[in-house]
Amino acid sequence: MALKLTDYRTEVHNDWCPGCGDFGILSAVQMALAETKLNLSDTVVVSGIGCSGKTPHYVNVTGIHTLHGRPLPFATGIKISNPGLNVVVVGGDGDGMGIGAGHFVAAGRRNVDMVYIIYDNGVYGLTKGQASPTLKLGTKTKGLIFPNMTSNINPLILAMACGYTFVARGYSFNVQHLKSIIKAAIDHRGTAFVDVLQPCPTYNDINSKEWYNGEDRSAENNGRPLPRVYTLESKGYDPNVNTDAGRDAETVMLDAFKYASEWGDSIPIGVFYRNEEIPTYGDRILERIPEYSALPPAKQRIGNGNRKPVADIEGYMDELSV
Ligand SMILES: Cc1ncc(C[n+]2csc(CCOP(=O)(O)OP(=O)(O)O)c2C)c(N)n1
Ligand code: SF4
Ligand SMILES: [Mg+2]
Repeated sequence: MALKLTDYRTEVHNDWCPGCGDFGILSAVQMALAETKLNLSDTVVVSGIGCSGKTPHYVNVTGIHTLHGRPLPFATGIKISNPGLNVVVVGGDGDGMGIGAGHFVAAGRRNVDMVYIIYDNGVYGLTKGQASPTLKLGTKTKGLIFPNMTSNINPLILAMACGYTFVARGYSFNVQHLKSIIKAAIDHRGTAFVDVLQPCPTYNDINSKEWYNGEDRSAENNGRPLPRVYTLESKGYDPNVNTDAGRDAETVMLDAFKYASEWGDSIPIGVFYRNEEIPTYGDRILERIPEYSALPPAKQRIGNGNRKPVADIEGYMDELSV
């Protein structure tokens, strides 16, 4: 039976604040899963802790709400042990760029075939608005007593430097565009990273929906909003690495860095970098273990039916004894 968009929704009560950008991201994820026709039982959404971390409760697939900063290691284990699953990882900017930053770097180097979406609101929403690693130095949101004392990370540039093979940015109030980015991320072979600009009206009054939409600049535009967010597609930008056609990784990355550095009056969204010339972690395992695709760890027998492990653990222990 063909799945509908409503099949990807749950009845769980949603307690995000009214006007939160998280709603747009949730809709885009559900729409992308539905349009990609991902099977409910073969799809897993893994989250960290934060307002963003509640997402798996609202998507009707297998959901795992893990620890703060740890969704990537959980997801890596899930995908490697059961490569037939579709894995989508979600978490906050604090989760991924703060406490989970080491895992963010390691995931880029591995290139496991999965999607990672960061909800980028510049604050620690769940814990009442402290500055997150993406908030600009000197910014004073209404949730802070003093302006932010720490410089920010640019998640897109960090992702490219770490080896992510698909790097994109979306905006939570352009749901159709975000949906198309998430679909492209699902289709990508390798780790696809999507940073989503997500207004938090409760704690971040600086990077608000009105600010992204340029409503504060209407005086400069005959009374109409002058949006800060624009799409890379509208510039004819090509994010694809194609070494045979003379667009090697370094060439594309230099173009991507230029756009990814833009902020303030104009903020690009879209796919910045896509490289399918790098083997996935699964490809690398397969090279070493030929039976991996037919018999990945999740499909292997661990017991003999008599509650005894198949592996000869006592034999291993004997080998290790000194
Ligand atoms: C190990 C650990 N440290 C700290 C916390 C407290 N904590 C919970 S959520 C959070 C930050 C949430 O911010 P972010 O990841 O940006 O998610 P958001 O709420 O903004 O979506 C913190 C510090 C925790 N739960 N676990
Ligand atoms: S605190 Fe901010 S990020 Fe969290 S639900 Fe409310 S508006 Fe959204
Ligand atoms: Mg946050």
